[in-house]
Amino acid sequence: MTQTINPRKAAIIGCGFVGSATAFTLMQSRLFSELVLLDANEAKADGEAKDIAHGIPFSGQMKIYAGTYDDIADSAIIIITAGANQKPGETRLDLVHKNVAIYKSIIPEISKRDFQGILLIVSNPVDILTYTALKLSGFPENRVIGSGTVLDTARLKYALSEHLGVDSRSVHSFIIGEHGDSEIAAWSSTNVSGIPLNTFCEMRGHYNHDAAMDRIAEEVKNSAYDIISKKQATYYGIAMSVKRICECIIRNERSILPISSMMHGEYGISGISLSMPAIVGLNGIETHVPISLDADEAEKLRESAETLKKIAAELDL
Ligand code: 6V0
Repeated sequence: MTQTINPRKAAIIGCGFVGSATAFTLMQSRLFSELVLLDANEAKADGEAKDIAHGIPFSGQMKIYAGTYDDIADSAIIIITAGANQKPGETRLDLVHKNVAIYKSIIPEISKRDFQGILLIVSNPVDILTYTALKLSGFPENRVIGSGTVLDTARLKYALSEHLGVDSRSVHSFIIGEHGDSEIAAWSSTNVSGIPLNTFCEMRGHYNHDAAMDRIAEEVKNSAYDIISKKQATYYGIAMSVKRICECIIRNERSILPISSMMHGEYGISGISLSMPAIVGLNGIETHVPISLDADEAEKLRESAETLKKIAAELDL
């Protein structure tokens, strides 16, 4: 019998910094009426569920509890944040072997229960783990989404909004490629409410475009390293990013988000998961939106894909 879906139920596997911040954010969002937390450390999941549940009287009625794989099989979305995080000095790609092994224990538990909802991959390296989850689950590609560069794109919009003194929601720009060191800021398509970036910069008294863009792209790329060196982990920004992706799915918003998903020839890239803008709705990924890139951006995107493909080729999936 095919598993049913409860459209107002979500689950989070992994209740560390990222999983618990995500649970707290989702509780306040009121998107779901049931949220199940699961962690290899059952006491941690139970403690987080109870702590967060005590905020419900200030937010709105729902259930939050620690559960098992049987409890989460009918979720609309399963968010996976389980796995090692970066230690100071580590790159995201350094985590690959530890976290692929963890995914080998998690994904079969989900697929054998005939899960029909959306798998949202957050653990790092997120592009490799999205690819891993796809291969291990055998789920259709539209139902396996990596949070990708949704967070990096938010960081970029925030940095640009500070630079330009304008609402970050009026800034339209994407970080694409790997969520990691080879990511690319797609400057050639960046605009502020339809005004090309350089024109808007000049309106705000900034003329040294190349230096400013290089500085901002580096700051965005290195922000996780900076934060981890100061507080061991990053979690609030990713929690808001996950909430945004969940909103698009549950409300069938069809927003365009730079999530990580399988490439099929776009910009000459295929056979790997990485981030590019896509329409996201109730069925997960509806379609990619191949934004225009200049030759340099397209070349860097292909290099980013090659970096990821080399790692994926070494995995035994
Ligand atoms: P953390 O605080 O160490 O939490 C990880 C949790 O996973 C722990 O509670 C573990 O007990 C649990 N866990 C480990 N193995 C299993 C398992 N087999 N089943 C269930 N639970 C398990 O790490 P943190 O929360 O800081 O980070 C989690 C992951 O998110 C890491 O891989 C980070 O690198 C990644 N991030 C991804 C981001 C993104 O933009 N995609 C952003 C920030 C962090």
